[in-house]
Amino acid sequence: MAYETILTETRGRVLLITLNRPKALNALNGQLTEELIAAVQQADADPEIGCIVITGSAKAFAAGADIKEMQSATYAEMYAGDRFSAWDRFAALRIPTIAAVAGYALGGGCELAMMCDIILAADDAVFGQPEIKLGVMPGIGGSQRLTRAIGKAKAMEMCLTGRTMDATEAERAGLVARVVPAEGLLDDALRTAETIAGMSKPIAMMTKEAVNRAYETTLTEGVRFERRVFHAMFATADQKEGMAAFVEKRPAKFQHR
Ligand code: CO8
Repeated sequence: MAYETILTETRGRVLLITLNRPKALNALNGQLTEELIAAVQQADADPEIGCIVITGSAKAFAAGADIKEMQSATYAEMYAGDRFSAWDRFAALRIPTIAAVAGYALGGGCELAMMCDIILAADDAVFGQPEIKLGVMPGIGGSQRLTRAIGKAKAMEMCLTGRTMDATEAERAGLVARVVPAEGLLDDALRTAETIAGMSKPIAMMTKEAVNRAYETTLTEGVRFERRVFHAMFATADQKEGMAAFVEKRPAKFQHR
C-alpha cells in the first residue's frame, strides 16, 4: 500500500515508520491515523517483522492531533464518528513497539508515544499534554497513561496547566526508558528494536501482554496470569531452542513459533 503521510522501511526484522507531515509538525490527522494504523497492523500479523520503531522529524515526533482538522467539528460528528476510537487498534497491537522521540511530543503525539511499549527520548525531546490550552483535554489515553506512568502529582499538573517536560525530567519521572543524544537516537532505537526482533516473536508478544497486564489487574491476578503464560511457553519450539542453546553454549536460533 502506498502511504502519503508516513514513510515505511523494513530493516531486517524491524519495521521503521517515520511520521511524515513535516509542515504540520506531524500533526495526527485522519489520513495519518489510518495509514499508521494500517502499517502497524500489517506488521503485527507479519511473522517476518519482530518489532516496530515509530519516529518523527528532528523537530517534532508529533505536535498532537491536527487542530485545524478538528477545529470546527460538532459534538454530533465527534460522537457519531466515535472520533479517535481507531487508536484502540494501535493499543491492541501485540508486536513490540518503540517510540523514538526527538523534539515535540505534544497532545496526541505524547499519547501515541505512550501507546508504544518503550519510549526512547532524544535529549531535546519535549513531552506535554497542552490540550487544556485549546479548551479540550487528552483524547487517546493521555489522562490515563500519563498518570499511570508518572503518577498523579505530575500528570495532574501537566494536564491542568499544559506545562511540558523535558527529556531529563521525563526519564526521572519514569515516562521514558532512556535519554540519548539526539544525533544517535534513531541508531539506538533501531539497535534496541533489532535486539527485540531477534527474540522469539510469540514469546515477545506474550511478555508484552504480561507486562501490560500489570496496568489492568491486581497483583495476585497478574502474577497468576504470568505463571500461566510461562507454562504455555513450554508449548513453543522457541523455548526448547532457547534453553538448548544455553546448555550447548551457542546462540539461539529462534523460529518464531
Ligand atoms: N495541528 C495542526 N497544525 C499544527 C499543529 C497541530 N497540532 N502543531 C503545529 N502545527 C502547524 C502550525 O500551524 C504551523 O503551520 P503553518 O506554518 O501553516 O502556520 C506549523 O505546524 C509549524 O508550527 P509552528 O509555527 O507553531 O511552530 P513553532 O516552532 O513556532 O511551535 C509548537 C511549535 C510549540 C509545537 C506549536 O506548533 C504548537 O504549540 N502546536 C500545537 C501543540 C498542541 O496544542 N497539541 C495538542 C493538539 S490537541 C490534541 O492533540 C488532542 C488529543 C486528542 C486526540 C489525539 C488523536 C490523534
